[in-house]
Amino acid sequence: MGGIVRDMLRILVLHGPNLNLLGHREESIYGTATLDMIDASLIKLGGELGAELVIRQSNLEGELVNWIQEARRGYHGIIINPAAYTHTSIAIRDALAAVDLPTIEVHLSNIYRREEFRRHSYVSGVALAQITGFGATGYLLALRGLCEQISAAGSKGSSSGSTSVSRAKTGAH
Ligand code: CA2
Repeated sequence: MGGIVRDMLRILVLHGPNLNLLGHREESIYGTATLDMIDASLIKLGGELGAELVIRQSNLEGELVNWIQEARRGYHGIIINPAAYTHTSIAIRDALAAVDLPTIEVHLSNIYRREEFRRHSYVSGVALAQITGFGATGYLLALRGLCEQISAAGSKGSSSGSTSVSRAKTGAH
C-alpha cells in the first residue's frame, strides 16, 4: 500500500526577447528548431509526464514580470529562458524570488563559452537549476527535472495512503 496523492502538475514556460526568431536567424548559435517546434515537443513530453504547460513568449521585460507574478496562483513551477534579460534584469530575478516557485533557467547556447557579458546570470541565484548549451533538448531536460523535483518534494510532504496521478495535455497560450 502507500503512495502519493499528486495534483496534476501545472508548469509555466516563459521565453524571453527575440526567441520568437528561433530557427529563422543565427541557426549556427541557436539551432534550426523554431519556437513552435520547441513548444510542441514540450507539450508532448508534458502529456507523457502528466504536466499541463502554459507557454508564453514576450519581448517585454514587464510582461514577463507580470506573468511570473501571476504564477503564484495555480502553478507548481517555472521554466524560463530569459534570453538577454538573463544578464540585465534584476526585475525578473526579484519576481522569481517573490513567487518562490521551483524554477529552471534554460539557455540554448552555452553562455559560459560566449562573450564575457553573457557569463553572468541574475536569474541563476534564484533558480533551482540552470541548463545551458544543450540546444532545444535543454527545455525537455528542464521539464523532466522540474517534474521530478516537484513530485519528490510533494511525496516527502504526503502521508496519504492512496495514489492519484492525473494527466493532461494542453496547448501553448
Ligand atoms: O542561449 C540562450 O538561450 C540565450 O538565452 C539566448 C539569448 C542570449 O541573449 C542569451 O545570452 C543566451 C538570445 C536570444 C535571441 O534569439 C535569437 C534567435 C534567433 C535569431 C536571433 C536571436
